Amino acid sequence: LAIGPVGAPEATVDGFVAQYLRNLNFDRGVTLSASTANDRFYALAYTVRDYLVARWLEGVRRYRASDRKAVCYLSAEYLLGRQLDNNLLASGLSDIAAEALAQCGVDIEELRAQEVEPGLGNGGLGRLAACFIDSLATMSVPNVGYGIRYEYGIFRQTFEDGRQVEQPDSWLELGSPWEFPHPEAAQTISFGGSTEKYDDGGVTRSRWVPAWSVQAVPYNYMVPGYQNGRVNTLRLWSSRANHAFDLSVFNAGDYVEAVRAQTFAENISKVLYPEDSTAQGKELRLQQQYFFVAASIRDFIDVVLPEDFDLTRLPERAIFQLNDTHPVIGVPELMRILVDEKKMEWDAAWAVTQQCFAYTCHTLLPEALEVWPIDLLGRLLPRHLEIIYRINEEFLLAVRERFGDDEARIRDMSIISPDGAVRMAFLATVAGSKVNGVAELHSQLLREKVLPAFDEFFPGKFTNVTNGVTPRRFVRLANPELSALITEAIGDGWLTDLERLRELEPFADDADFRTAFGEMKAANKRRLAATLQARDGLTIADDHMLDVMVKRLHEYKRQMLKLLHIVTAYDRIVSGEVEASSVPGRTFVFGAKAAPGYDMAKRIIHLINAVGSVVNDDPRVEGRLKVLFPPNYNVTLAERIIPAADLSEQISLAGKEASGTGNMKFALNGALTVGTDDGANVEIRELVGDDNFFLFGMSEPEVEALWARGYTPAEFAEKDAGLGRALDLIGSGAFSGGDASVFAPIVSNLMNDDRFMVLADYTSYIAAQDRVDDAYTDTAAWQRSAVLNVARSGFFSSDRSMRDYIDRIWHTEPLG
Ligand code: 26Y
Repeated sequence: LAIGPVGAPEATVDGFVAQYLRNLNFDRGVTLSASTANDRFYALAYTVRDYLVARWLEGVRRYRASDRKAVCYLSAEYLLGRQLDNNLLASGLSDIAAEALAQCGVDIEELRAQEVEPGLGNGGLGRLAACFIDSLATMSVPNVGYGIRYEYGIFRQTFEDGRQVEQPDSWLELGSPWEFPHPEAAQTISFGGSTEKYDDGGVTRSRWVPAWSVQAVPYNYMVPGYQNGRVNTLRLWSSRANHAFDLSVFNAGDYVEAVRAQTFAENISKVLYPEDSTAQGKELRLQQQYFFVAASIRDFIDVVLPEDFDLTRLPERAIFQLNDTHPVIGVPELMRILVDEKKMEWDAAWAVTQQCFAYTCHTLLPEALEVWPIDLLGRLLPRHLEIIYRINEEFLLAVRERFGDDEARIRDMSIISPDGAVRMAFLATVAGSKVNGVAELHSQLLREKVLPAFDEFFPGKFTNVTNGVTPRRFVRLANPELSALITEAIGDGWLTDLERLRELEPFADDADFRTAFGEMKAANKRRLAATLQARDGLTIADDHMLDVMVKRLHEYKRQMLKLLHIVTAYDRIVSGEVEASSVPGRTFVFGAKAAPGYDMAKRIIHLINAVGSVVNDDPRVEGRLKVLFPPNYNVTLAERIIPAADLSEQISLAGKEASGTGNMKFALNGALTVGTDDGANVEIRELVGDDNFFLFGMSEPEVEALWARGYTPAEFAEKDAGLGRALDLIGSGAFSGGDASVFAPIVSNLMNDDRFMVLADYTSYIAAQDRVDDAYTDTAAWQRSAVLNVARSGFFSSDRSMRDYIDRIWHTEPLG
């Protein structure tokens, strides 16, 4: 009897058709003629799955039989995007599937449109995690991605009268064909209660006596490498009530009320928090964090590793990479397991823990750094709080040994802040073997400005790994025309060795290649136009430059600066300063969600829509300027927008954007960047060259110097007449039917506060945009720059990021 994996179906059109029809019949219980589009989509997804499963199971078996170290990526967010095309591409089945479905008379496009993307992340950090696990699988590096299976992902955005309205994202309404639930393998995750000391054969030990618990049910997802036969695992946890749920804890005596209280357990994985820049200290969020991290660590130790594994050797087998501070509660959890459960000595356990964790920081904004009030932490995880106190005590002792009783330093470095909260970034830094920022500038600022005392105390701990993006999804799948062009020019192999794009450089001077490149952009614009027409009834003029700013709405990213440029361009026309007919046609595309509680961000969304309505409908503009703001920007829409873009807007205040990853996707798709010297823009500009990048604005040191001198934004509005007029237009109600009160708060915030120095960078930004207009009129020169952007951006593959993590942090090896 075969006990290994059953072989995959035959990789032929006939084999695919047979498996497809079997799945329709046996898994969906329908015939082809009676099937719905959802049935047909499911059967297709199941068929692709069937080809991948054998490799997956074989890979798991081989990993278990090896003694390799695995990367356990701990992330509260994975912004995966649709899976169908990615899995077809990875398994090399795209053509076979297309042919097979055609033979069945099934429209594959219709099925593609059925798939709902799992939006289990907010933005950059979640999408980065998805790119990283794609690269690890492609590089055959053993990896388990651990996270949360939120029942509701990032909200669906709609506009009502130009204002953002949030709708729940019920992505699981029709189920998900890609997941493998394992309720039988649920873990018990405990909370609350108290700690006690007890006598353990003459040794006094501590233990946790929790008050309540929930079940963590694993859902497995396949993460296929690109045509290499490797399939890794993404394991997302879903919360369930316990069988033995202690009803009395919640409601003594009232049975019905108590049973109702079981839904409390299901709440933990119910919804993704939509804030991505302000930590609010919400208890449910801490529950989510502990829930998934505790389940993941236990899973790796109890399920992945062999039974009775000697945990002093855990660092040889596992590195837990902390994707920001969200999973940092895993540090005291591992200590608790080692010391309380496995009865290891504290020092030995600490040595293991320090080697097993590494921490990636994704921000420089102080308000995004997580801190947990000790009373909340002590109530939810009392033993963990004790362990954190002890870690802090020993750490501060070491600081005193080194620097003497420098109380100011001690206060500054204490994991417990003076106002009684646990500073999670400090805990991660003390516990982690390495700490990394996500772009050169960010890592430098992290060491110099955010954690300088730690950098001094832990020489060699800080490092940089510049972010990257997967070329499989963001070039090959999103831009098949460009991919074909590249392969035609330099052959294949570049998709897994992206530096080879360098070989494209000579083609920048090849007029035929540039023409083909221009046709590719035009085709992508038409494809985007068709998508936006069908989705939102929007139109794009064929001859317009496409100027794109897509990212979360945040003041530091400065969508307001983009808007001031648009208002200025509009004002120049309506004031008669320029002839409409002489203005190069531009379509401005925005995509942005605002955190539901972030009032200023929502007001800016309203203003973008309001400016769009006025500009788009004003006959004096003669259609030269258009503003489009399709709602609900997500991965699926990004895949359409980015390949069509001519100009990429990366205009954050220098020193605020940790890296950015959209910037990389645009450059790789041949858009030119207008950007500040911030995050990974710095590295993009260095690589593509000054001539192929529109730099503007203050540098980070200049920003610091201006703050030090004293920043008075109103002075800048006085100095630049164009800026003054743009602000007046907005503040006077020109975009709100004469009602000045609607957008006055935005203007007064800019004039009086302007934390992100929008006004200070305005003049320089407008000058850069004038250079853009000029440059765009020379089509050959523009396309030359665009080709050079593609050719010189190979560095930004997430495969390279993974190699850097491996060399600098993980020291793992691929499983051959
Ligand atoms: C604590 C909670 C409020 C929170 C939740 C989500 C805090 C932050 C986040 C997400 C942050 C994020 O997406 N950061 C982005 O990470 C990208 C990947 O490293 C960077 O490219 C980008 O600059 C950074 O803003």
